[in-house]
Amino acid sequence: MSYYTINDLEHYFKMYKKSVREPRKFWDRIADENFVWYQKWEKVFDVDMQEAKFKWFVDAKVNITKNCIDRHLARKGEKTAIIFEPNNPDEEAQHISYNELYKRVSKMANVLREQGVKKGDRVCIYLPMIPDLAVAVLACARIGAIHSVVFAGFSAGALEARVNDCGAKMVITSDGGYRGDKTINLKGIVDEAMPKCPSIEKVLVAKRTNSDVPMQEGRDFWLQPLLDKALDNSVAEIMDSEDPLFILYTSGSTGKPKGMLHTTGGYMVYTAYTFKNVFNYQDEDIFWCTADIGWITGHSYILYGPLLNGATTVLFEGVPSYPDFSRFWEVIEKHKVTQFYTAPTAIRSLSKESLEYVQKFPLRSLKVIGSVGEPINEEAWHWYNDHVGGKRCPLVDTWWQTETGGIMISPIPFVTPTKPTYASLPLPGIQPVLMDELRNEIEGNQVTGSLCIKFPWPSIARTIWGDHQRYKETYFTAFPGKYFTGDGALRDEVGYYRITGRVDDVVIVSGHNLGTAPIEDAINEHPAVAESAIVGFPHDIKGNALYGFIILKEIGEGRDRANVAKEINQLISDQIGPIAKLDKIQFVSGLPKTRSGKIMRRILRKIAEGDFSNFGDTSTLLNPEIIDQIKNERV
Ligand code: 6R9
Repeated sequence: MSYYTINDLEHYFKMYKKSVREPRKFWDRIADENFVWYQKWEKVFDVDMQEAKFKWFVDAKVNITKNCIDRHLARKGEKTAIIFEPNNPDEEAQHISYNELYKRVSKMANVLREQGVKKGDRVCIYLPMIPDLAVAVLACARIGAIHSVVFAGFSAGALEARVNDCGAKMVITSDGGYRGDKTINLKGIVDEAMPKCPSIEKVLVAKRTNSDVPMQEGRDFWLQPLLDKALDNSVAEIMDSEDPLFILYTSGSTGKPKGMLHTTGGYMVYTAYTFKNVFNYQDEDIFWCTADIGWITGHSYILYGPLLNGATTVLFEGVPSYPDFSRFWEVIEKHKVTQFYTAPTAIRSLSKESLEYVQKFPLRSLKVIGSVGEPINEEAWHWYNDHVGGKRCPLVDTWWQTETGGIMISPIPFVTPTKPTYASLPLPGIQPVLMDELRNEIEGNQVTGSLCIKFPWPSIARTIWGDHQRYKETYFTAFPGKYFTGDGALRDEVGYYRITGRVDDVVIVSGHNLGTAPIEDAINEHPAVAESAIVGFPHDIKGNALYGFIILKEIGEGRDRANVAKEINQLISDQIGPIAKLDKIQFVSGLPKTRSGKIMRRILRKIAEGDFSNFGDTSTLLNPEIIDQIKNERV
């Protein structure tokens, strides 16, 4: 019986049980049979949920790029590892074979070494979605440098904060980047940040837009001439299983971003295993994840997961709306994509456009479609399932986090029956529990609670860079002995999980715990509503009351906003109860959103409270200008 590949539901249950009863044996087999190690482990794991200390594959020696690249060369050297699809559809796509990837990563690794980067040094990568980004990430891993990718849409301030937090020695960037019809002056942003980044010694600059950028003598170097001179083979650094692989920043509920640290062996084993099963990956498949490599989804499922399995992965530079709303579907058709993995926010925005954009393309190559990043609402689920998956591709709603490293709860396609809006069952090795306010585990079915994980898994983040105390407090103190996800969930009659949203989005009104998500769902059913966000604000009598920020579509002739507001409250009253009616309704033209599509509620909470003093870190927002607008029109 295979441990690595799950074939049917019975096999899943068997593996799941084994992973809970004998986790050492389970992970030992998977790690032993599917990877190349310089030296095997003394112990499968050594963990302490109280102190938040985790070691996996203790004392093993490994290099993840040996597993991503070198070991495929003998049999799959000429196979395409990466398909680069440029922003502009008229620019030719590039097919980078495993042989070529080996050479490019080796050259980059040699350049980094020559420029003084050593094992354990931090390298900040601030690049658009071009092959150099993938190559730079892998080159760091090859030489044991810790990569910290900063999404290339972040501002100079955000870049500076991230560089300084981890004390990076080098930045790798480009002259510029393309996104839709925009050109982004990345080097200019780096130049703005650098004077306040004392740890940076060198800036390597790749060419993408060929724009004229100033180069600072002694600090800035064009990458290409260095690569041209470098040897195209390289020796991989021998890493301990627990040596850091990367830092990736994620926003916390308080201002300062958290540098989540992932290490080598456990992350490798878990991302490979989950990629294989959650996407039913088969040898000739073409996998496309539309995330940016600047997010964990891109790290684990554009790069590491696919390459560890010797897959072909698509690297897409563009956006779903350029040159028009059929770009995603056109790219699927063009490269005969078999697995497509995107976010609900993209699905929702595309589903608002004419159906013709998607119906023009048969999309017969698709086998599996996936969703990640936030709860997928019923309407979006069906649109995606019907019009993209053609009702024949299983839709995997994958729940996980930057902190978890890999997918935690998800259907396994052709194994787990899907159910709209449900992430369904935990993957083997993952033990979710629901907790009540009194910190008791809630047993049984048809229940909701705070989602925790009660046993460690190989790719759990090891710490927050430089602040283990904050790591412990954020994730391991609310429910002692358990990892607290920050999300709420429901477990249905058969044990399927549905993630209901962040638990910090619960407002207590007159002693009733009201989740904001179901209220928003009710509001969104109003035909004039495009989107809404609810937060609580202090109220003399109720303790808290509800404030709704609502975006309207066209509201139609002869109707006014006051009427719409009344109808909205009626809808809430009918669907949830009068207790959930909104005290204040503000119609807005946009909501503050992070680039991964998450509404930044803490800002709305502050506005609702009338506290404009300090909005904390807003550098991850896509549309920071909306804050002033909402603030000025507060009701
Ligand atoms: C991978 C990623 C993590 C938070 C997580 C949750 C939300 C992610 C979800 C989902 C419902 C899903 N989330 N996937 N909620 N269903 N399938 O997105 O990582 O950026 O760290 O966000 O995203 O709230 O806690 P990250």
